[in-house]
Amino acid sequence: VKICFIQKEPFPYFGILSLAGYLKTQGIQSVVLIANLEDDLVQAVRETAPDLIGFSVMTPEHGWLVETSSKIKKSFPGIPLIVGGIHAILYPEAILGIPDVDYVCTGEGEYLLKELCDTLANNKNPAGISGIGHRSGDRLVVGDRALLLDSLSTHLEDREVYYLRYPALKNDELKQFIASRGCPYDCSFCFNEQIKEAYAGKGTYVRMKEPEHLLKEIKQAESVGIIKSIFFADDLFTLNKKWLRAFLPLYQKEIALPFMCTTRANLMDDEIAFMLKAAGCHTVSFGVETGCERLRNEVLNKYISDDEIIRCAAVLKKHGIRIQTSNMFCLPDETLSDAFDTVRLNVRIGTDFAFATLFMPFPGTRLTKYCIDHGYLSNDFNFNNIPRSFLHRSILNLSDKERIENLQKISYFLIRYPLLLGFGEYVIKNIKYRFIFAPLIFIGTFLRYKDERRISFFNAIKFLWRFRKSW
Ligand code: B12
Ligand code: SF4
Repeated sequence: VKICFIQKEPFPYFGILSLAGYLKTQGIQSVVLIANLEDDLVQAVRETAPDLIGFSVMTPEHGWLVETSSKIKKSFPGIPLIVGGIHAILYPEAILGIPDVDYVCTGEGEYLLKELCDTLANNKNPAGISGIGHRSGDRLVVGDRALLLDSLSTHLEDREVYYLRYPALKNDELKQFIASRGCPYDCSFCFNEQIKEAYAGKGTYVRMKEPEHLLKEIKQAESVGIIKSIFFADDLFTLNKKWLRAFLPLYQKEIALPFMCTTRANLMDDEIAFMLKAAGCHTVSFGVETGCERLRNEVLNKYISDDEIIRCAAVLKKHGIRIQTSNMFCLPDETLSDAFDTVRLNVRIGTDFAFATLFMPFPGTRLTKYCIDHGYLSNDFNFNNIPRSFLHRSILNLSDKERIENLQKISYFLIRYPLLLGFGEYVIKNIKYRFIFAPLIFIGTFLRYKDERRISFFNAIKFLWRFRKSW
């Protein structure tokens, strides 16, 4: 059996890396097609001649899935089509409701895909596989979810599955890795709470790879492509101090590549910062989200005070680690003055690289319900209304929306060069024209990306150019 994965965005997805790695150990061949890098996706599928087509999807890609699955099914009506990924886990019924989708994977896909491939190879009916939803006549049958994987260290990721079709990805100086799955917190803007609910009773949700296993994955990736620096893109890389004590010294000894990682302001202390720095960490990323403490805690349920943010930043600075923060603008209840507080808090903590996005509501999260209840979103808000990007326009009904959007566009510069703050305040209050500010988000994103990840100008240009269809 040969499976052809289809994804939208031009970078390796951890889900597919893991699935292809596991399936390889079971003698099942995978190929990956990245829709945004193909001129003719249908022709590309034809060339790969698969027995099964599998889409990996995030919620903002719902519209793309509907459109693309229809195109693919029309051309290959006889090939079964399954959809997996976080969007499938969260909304299996909505996905099975798409007429061109045959199956939906409602959990982690390693064992389920293997079972589905075996079943199809033996011409049996996949209806009995628990964890794979299907259609029975007019009925959508989602059924029970499968158990979560016990261990994340049973198989290695397969990066070559990407490089075979897209050799340029091999030359990206920065490569992403993931050490864990899951997060124990419940911030209201995030899907984590829904994911935990979906997996209730199905095993341990927060899991780490064995330190030696992660090292093996990095070494294997080094053997098949260039790596000059690493980003550990976990929800929270510093969640488990005991694990860090085991992993970081080994990493320092055996890999020693500069890296960037994630944390949460309450998960940073002197010991962690010291270990990170010693192992080669140059930048740590964490969520400030908003400079308004009330919004952050009462509305976003982040439960992180300004003081904790200030302390986290000070610890990182003390150890010579640069700070990248994630910030959201156009939040419900946010005023222009709150939005300026976000900029000021970042200036105060000495943020080196501010990632400034517009809050993107997703159906089903607590914050989206709050937005609907308070009139910021209409009652019929659904997948089809989600904006394509979290950089350009907000869809909330906010009184000072245009000015806050404009501030988001230039906040990278105001935070990086605080001397501009007074001028920025004047400009935002007095000039409303969107077209003046809109291009600045591209420049800011480019500069941030290149500097925070320590990659060359040329590599950053190549990387962003690859994303041109996504913007
Ligand atoms: C790492 C990460 C990223 C990385 C992705 C890097 C990468 N190489 O994949 C980066 C930083 C780029 C990223 C970006 C974004 N992310 Co992100 N990200 C994550 C994170 C922390 C881990 C995802 C992951 O890889 N997990 C590990 C893999 C193994 O799990 P998995 O993807 O679920 O795959 C398994 C199953 O889903 C299934 N499966 C997957 N694909 C398929 C396909 C088939 C055919 C089958 C059968 C099964 C199957 O099997 C897999 C293996 O078990 C999650 C948090 C989370 N809890 O998932 C958020 C998360 C996925 N991201 C999220 C979001 C919103 C985004 C963004 C849209 C922007 C934003 N607002 O932050 C962007 C845009 C991405 C894009 N499309 O351009 C949301 C998604 C919500 C949703 N409903 O879609 C999450 C859930 C965060 C959250 N808690 O809200 N992200
Ligand atoms: S800490 Fe991060 S990943 Fe965890 S629930 Fe909050 S926003 Fe989501």
